Amino acid sequence: RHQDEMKRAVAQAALDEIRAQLDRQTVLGVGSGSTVNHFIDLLGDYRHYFDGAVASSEASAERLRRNGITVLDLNSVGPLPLYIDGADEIDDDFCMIKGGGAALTREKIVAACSEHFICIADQTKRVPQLGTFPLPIEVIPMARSHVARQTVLLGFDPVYREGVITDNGNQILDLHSLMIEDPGAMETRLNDITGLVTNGIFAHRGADTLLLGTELGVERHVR
Ligand code: DER
Repeated sequence: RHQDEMKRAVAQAALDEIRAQLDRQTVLGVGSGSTVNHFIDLLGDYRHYFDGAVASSEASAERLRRNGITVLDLNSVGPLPLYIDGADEIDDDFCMIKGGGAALTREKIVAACSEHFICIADQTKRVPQLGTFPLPIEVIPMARSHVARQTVLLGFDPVYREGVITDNGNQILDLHSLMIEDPGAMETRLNDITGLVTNGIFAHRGADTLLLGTELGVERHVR
């Protein structure tokens, strides 16, 4: 419950942060997860002040629609001014591990199309170094064992996330047992593995603003 209050507080802070930038043409990029869900529910009251949203998962798209918000196809809108999303971990350089909710591919796509990435997270996500949270990767099903073997060579312990199929029809491996000392280098290395669609390291395109929920309130950090 306490953590949930912090999630709600940072969702409100994100709305306060963006409200003045909204106009009737604005299209927002909206991520996935329980923190973003609070943001979506608050956003519903402002749906007449912006055009619509591009969602990073079917689940978020559904929730946006339930809040009366128009969901737009990324291919029919240009670059987005803002992307609001959570994280599983975020470090001092605003590099993140994402993918706990298996939405990492579309999250990375919408983040890549967005000018400003606002990360909303509770204090449990703030880490000095990425890697305590197992790193999610999205893999093409036929390549799952090949990719797993390649990640073992890098020092990871890959675990198949049984029973999960992503919005793109792919599977998830969670990579355990390796702290990530150089997120940018590891992101590049993982991008090189054939059959690995997306890795959950967001270093090349990290967050620009972090709204962090703490016991003492919301901290605002700008990169
Ligand atoms: O899967 C994701 O990347 C989500 O953004 C996740 O990292 C945050 O989920 P939470 O807000 O439910 O902790």
